[in-house]
Formats: sequence, C-alpha cells, structure tokens
Amino acid sequence: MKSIKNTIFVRLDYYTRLVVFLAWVMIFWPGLPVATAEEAIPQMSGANPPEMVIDMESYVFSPAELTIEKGQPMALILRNQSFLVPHNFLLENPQGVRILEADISSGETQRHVLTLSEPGIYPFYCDKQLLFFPSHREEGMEGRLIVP
Ligand SMILES: [Cu+2]
Repeated sequence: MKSIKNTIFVRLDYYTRLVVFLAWVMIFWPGLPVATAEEAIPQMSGANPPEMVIDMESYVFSPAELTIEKGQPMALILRNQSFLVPHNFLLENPQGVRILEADISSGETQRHVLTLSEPGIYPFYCDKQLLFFPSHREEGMEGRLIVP
C-alpha cells in the first residue's frame, strides 16, 4: 500500500515537473536568445548609411509609411516588439517583385541596408499566420516605402 502511494506520488511529481518544464519552454523559447538592440545590429565597416527604424507590433508596423531618398543607401532597422509573436518583413518593388524577406522573432532586431533606385511605392507586410486565424497582413500589418 505504501509503495503504491509512493509510486503515484513520484509519477505526479514527474508530470508536474514535465508540465512546468513545457510551460517554461513555451514561454521563453520564441524569445531566446534575447539580444539587446546593440548586440543584434551588425556593425558595418566603412559606409554608415542613415538609419530608419520600423517597429513591428501585433499587428502593426510603426511607422507604416516612410519616404526614402532615391538611389541612396539606407539602413532599415526592424525591431520585433511583440511578446512571443514572430513577424516577417516582406518588401516588394513597384512591380510587385519581392526584394527583401526577413523573419524576425520576438524581441529580435535586424538591420538591412537597402538602395531603392526606382521611384514608386514599395509595399511591405507580414504574412505570418497562426492556424486558421487571419494573417497578420489581414489584421492590418502592412505599410509602404515611398521613393519620390
Ligand atoms: Cu506579423
């Protein structure tokens, strides 16, 4: 009798620990490794193009519209500010051809240097989607770069 009680207790303890472990993994996995903005931004040697920051939240880009100087290199700083939610940054040229594709996990910052040499509107959006829910773009996560 005593040994059965002990077995049940040990199993409960095992499952409790398993649940706690899985909860820990689910909470922290998408955010790891957590890097500060400074660490995450690779340093370029030499050229130092002007930087423009776009924050990615659930489910909006901020700002959603930026004006970019034609033919000038520009560093786009993409910061995923969402808690646990991964986003991507898909940029198209005025003809609808994708010219940049970046997956940015929760808490991550990426730096991409672009030179847009053709005037026009460059739409960008996040097409991430969870199961049957609407995509982030459908939730309003889109914007545009304007090259006058
Ligand atoms: Cu998204």
